[in-house]
Amino acid sequence: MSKDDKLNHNEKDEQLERYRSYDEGKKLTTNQGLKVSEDEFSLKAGKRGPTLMEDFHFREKITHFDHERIPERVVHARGYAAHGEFEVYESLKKYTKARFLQEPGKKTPVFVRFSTVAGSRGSGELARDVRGFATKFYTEEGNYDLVGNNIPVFFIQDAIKFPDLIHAIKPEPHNEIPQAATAHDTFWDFVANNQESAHMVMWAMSDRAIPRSFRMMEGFGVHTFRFVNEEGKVFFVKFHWKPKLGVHSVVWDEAQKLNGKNPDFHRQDLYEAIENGDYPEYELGVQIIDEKDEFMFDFDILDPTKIWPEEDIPVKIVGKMTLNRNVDNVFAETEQVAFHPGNVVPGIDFTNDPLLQGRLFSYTDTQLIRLGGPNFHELPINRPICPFHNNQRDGYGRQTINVGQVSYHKNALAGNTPSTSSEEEGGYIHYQEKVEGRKIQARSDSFKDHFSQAIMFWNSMSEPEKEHITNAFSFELGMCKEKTVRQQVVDMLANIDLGLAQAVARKIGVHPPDSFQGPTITKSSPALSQENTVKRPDTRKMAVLVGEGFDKNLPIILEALQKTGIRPLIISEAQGMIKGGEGIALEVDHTFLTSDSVLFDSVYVVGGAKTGNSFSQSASYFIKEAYSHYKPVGASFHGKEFILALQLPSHEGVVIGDAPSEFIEEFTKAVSAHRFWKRTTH
Ligand code: HDE
Repeated sequence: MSKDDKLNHNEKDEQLERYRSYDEGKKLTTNQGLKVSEDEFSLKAGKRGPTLMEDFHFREKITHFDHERIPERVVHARGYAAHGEFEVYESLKKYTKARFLQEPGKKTPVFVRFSTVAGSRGSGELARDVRGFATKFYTEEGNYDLVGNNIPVFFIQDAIKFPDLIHAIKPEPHNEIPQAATAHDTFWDFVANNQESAHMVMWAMSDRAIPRSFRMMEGFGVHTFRFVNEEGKVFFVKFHWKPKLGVHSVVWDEAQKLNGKNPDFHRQDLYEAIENGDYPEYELGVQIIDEKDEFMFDFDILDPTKIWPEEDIPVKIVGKMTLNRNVDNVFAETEQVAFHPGNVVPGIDFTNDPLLQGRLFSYTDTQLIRLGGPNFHELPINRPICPFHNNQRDGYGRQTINVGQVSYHKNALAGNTPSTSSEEEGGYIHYQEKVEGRKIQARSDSFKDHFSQAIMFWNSMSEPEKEHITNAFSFELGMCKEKTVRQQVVDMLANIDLGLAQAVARKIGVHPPDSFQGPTITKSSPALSQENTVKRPDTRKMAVLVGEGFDKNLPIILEALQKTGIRPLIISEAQGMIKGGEGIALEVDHTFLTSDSVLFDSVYVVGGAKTGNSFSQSASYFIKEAYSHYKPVGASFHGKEFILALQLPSHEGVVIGDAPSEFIEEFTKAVSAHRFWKRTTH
């Protein structure tokens, strides 16, 4: 591949190009540039004799290999990333002086890493977990990192509790079980004894924690930040990413199976979408509260366990991010990227949210051990696109050659340079907030309501979503060995919804609470329900089950489905070409062995005139599983017989027909609907 094959030629890409190495077609050399004549046999004393230390090429090759691994991230170890760009729709001049947000049409290169939180680097991607959504904007004023999650609140209110939370979530230390899962005693013991997590666990037990795709998740900055405009006026702001494809999830049974069938499901989905030109898009939204309105709400706007309901404080859409290029090398880019919520630009500032304050310390600290020293900002993926100059020197792996005698401030020998900048020159000035108080280790009273918004979340869910949450609690608590842990959590749920607490209690064999313990909250926020999300057919994967002797009209239907943006793949018994009526043939993408219904959003059974028993068996299994996961099922031609033979309990989301235009319209609608929750599955 050459530079001209690259898709986005922006400033960051130009910079990365200086570091790329195109090895194909080149001579093999040592790291010293010496041409190597032999790379299969080490230097020995005689063909059957001992290897000689003198073999510098052998030593270099093995030593480098021995040191290939670096520590994985302590949280968010499993992740996947892509390059892209952010484009402003509407100037935010009124609220912030951040230069990358000033002019409509202005583009800024970005790098985004998605991740799970709990699992280690090789863990399955369909864990029930929060997803990280970290964006690095390479702006002309330096890197701005929006290090968020796909859930808008967090488990704890003070960063000092983060090690406790993570110790409780990670595999238990005495047996290192379970991997990438919260379904164990220590996590739920933590929750029951740290009830500020109530709102967050409602989200974590909801469908949000098992997303269909990184392309179909929202992102949230979580904390309240500050915007500062040119006149020095200050606003509180929360950041949102809204996916153009809407917010969609899989079902829990499917998630568990996916972890076995394809533990790389999410990264592969992102990688392939970008390679196919189906670039994921997310709109940037901001919620803004005037500084003077800080205390107008019935929750503390600095509390990271609270959202700002969108119906009360609208999300203003101000720009769009498009991910349009995969990385060249996962280690060099995705693994070595170092995010930090403290990487800000003039016009964006922090608040006193105690979770955010602690994060400002943690991220540099963690990179020092993970990336091996203080020069990680010099790694190509982390370099800002604007020049950087200061008096920091030396350290492991230093690449910059700072020329000159002076490395201190203030000085006269270099005319007191590098020099500081005034505000007008773009110097970062911390917001001069007036702060008064006694030194104290305590929680503000305004942070003490843990249940009102957990109830609002529950009130906002549709019936199927409520059922999924109830089942998720029942699964997770059902995996806890200690009955006391289960009981404590159920008792806590009685502060949120009595019906929920009782239903879970009954499933996990503990005493159902008999009265509601929480505050009376009737409020709901429709924006929180996935029922109300965008529903579109494009980029949805469809398994087309095709047998020998399939109908000659199939290609017409496939072409029409493809035009809607649906991605049909041909599944049959064997790879190669499959023959249909009147001499037509189709290339098979996957066999029943190499694919599975959980890898698709919908199934379309077409069959063929010459299929036998083994096709019927495989197809029936495929259809039944897709059906039980509430997915759209379509059937035409010989495929209709399969559906009838299965005697499915309901025909919700089952589209049968072979009149092209009618069938395509109905089936596309069904694919857009994504899932049919009203369907009875047994
Ligand atoms: Fe993180 N978090 N975090 N976190 N976090 C890390 O930094 C930490 C929190 C988030 O793709 C670590 O480089 C503390 C909230 C993302 O590289 C570490 C606290 C949110 C990523 C760290 C939090 C996040 C991290 C581990 C409590 C959403 C992955 C490796 C105060 C707003 C970024 C690393 C990537 C990673 C600390 C809470 C998001 C240890 C102390 C809240 C997306 O520094």
